[in-house]
Amino acid sequence: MTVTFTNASTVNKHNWVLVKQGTKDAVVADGAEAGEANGWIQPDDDRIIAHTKLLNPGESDEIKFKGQIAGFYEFVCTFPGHSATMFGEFKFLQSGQR
Ligand SMILES: [Cu+2]
Repeated sequence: MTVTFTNASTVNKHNWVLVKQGTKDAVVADGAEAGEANGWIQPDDDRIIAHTKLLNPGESDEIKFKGQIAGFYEFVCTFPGHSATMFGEFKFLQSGQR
């Protein structure tokens, strides 16, 4: 499965970070300390399942998944100040499940 994330903004940088359920706020807090040089995420953060790079306005990035465990995850933008509104729930289905 592939997720393509496009930053449709004309002014703001964004990323798309998939994390274990219940960890997004902590991932965002640690990402703020990691700074822009690290794309606003802590390197080697094991709560992060997958992420795009930090995208400039109009840029896209692709994430390929294989062998993910079915269940609920969260996604969030870790750019400072964005996580209050830029987040959601992400569900991996078992193959054949709807
Ligand atoms: Cu954002």
